[in-house]
Amino acid sequence: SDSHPRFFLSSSSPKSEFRVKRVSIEGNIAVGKSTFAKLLQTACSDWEVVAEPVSKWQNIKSGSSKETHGSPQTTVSNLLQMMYKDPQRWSYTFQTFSCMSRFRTQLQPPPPHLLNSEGTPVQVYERSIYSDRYIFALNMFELGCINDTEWAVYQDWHSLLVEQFGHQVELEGIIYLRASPEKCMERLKFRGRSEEKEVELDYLKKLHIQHEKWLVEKSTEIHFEKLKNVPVLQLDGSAEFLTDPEVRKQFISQVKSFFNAL
Ligand code: TTP
Repeated sequence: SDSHPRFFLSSSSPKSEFRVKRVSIEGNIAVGKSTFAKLLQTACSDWEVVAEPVSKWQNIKSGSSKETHGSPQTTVSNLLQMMYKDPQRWSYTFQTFSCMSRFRTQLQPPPPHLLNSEGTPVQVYERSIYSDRYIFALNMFELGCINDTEWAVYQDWHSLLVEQFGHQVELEGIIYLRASPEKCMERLKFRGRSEEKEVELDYLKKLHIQHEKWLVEKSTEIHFEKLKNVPVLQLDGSAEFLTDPEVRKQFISQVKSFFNAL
């Protein structure tokens, strides 16, 4: 019955839940992942977008035991800002929290309309627990902002979580929205997220290289067998897919065939 926990379901009697495919959109900061995700959301009712929880990283509430005038104090901290202001101090904490909040979001079961869909139901994620590790955390480690001990601890809990929850967060496909670091810088400035004011082109270049190594050259050392063989659809992120209806149409048809082939 439906009340059975998932781990009792054998793969020989798949529930409709297992029919829903999971695909993540990857790409550099400000390339336009969320804009692209929204576009997909409107293009087909069989596709559901799971947004990235950035706002949670900007608003972390912590209660304090200190009391002022008899009422407990609540502090709100912006971990994204803290990380950019002092990466040595805060990168590990940031990467821990951002990955945890993503696990929580992506472990939510798909909505009923997807489960009952006749077509190719797809859950589209903005980034994944894999880019958290193989793009950002790895980059911070290579920059020396995450030290050897922190990196060992990070990798240890990340692997444990993937092994425990792997079947619920595994990806069937990846869309790589690829653009030059210069293009991303232009969009980052245009968007003007205040925490990102000090982000330099050099940082975007480093992240670009991490994406290339993982998704194009396939030279990143990946610790999960299934992830190594996940198909990647590369799209030209420098194309004006927001404003140009021709580009939009072409992107959607490419995505459609990609999803159908998964
Ligand atoms: P992105 O995940 O790149 O989101 P975005 O809103 O920039 O994407 P787009 O414009 O393409 O829709 O990053 C959000 C911010 O969080 C950005 O400043 C980079 C930072 N970040 C990290 O520092 N480490 C991480 O692991 C992740 C996922 C984000």
